[in-house]
Amino acid sequence: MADMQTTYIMIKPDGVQRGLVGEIINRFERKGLRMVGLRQLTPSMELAETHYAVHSERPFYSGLIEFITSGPVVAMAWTGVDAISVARNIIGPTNGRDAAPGTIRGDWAMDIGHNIIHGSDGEDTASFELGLWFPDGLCDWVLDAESQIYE
Ligand code: IDP
Ligand code: MG
Repeated sequence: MADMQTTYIMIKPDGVQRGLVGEIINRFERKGLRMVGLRQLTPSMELAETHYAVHSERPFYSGLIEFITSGPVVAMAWTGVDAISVARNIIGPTNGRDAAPGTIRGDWAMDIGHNIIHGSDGEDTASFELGLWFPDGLCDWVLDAESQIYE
């Protein structure tokens, strides 16, 4: 399919601690996205710093690195047509207090620093992040339901 993209999605330590892993996975699955990667790990400092390198000059950076390395995250890869923007819409804006109900952050987040989940913001970022968190590659499979999901 022409506009197929794969995006990097990560449930942050607050989302894992609050027991939201299953409900979050369900939101992407029921939308019609195809899971092609899943792993749970506590990120090393090096991994976290590489992932968030773009924010290294921001005042919140050290707190962000401390938070993201504080416990396990759930790293995921999801594929679909325009998956990057579709996933960002499911997630909602960065500050949970501004996020609409029905989005992940709108339903569960109250703070910009503890906002449950990460999603890639563009194609270059997605391929960088997928390579970083899934160095062994992704799972290539056929979701039969895509014949019903897409026209
Ligand atoms: P995004 O996750 O919606 O793409 P970004 O602007 O890329 O948001 O910021 C990356 C992450 O850095 C956010 O998800 C949030 O965890 C954290 N962050 C961003 N801005 C702030 C802030 O002003 N204070 C604390 N943490 C922040
Ligand atoms: Mg971002």
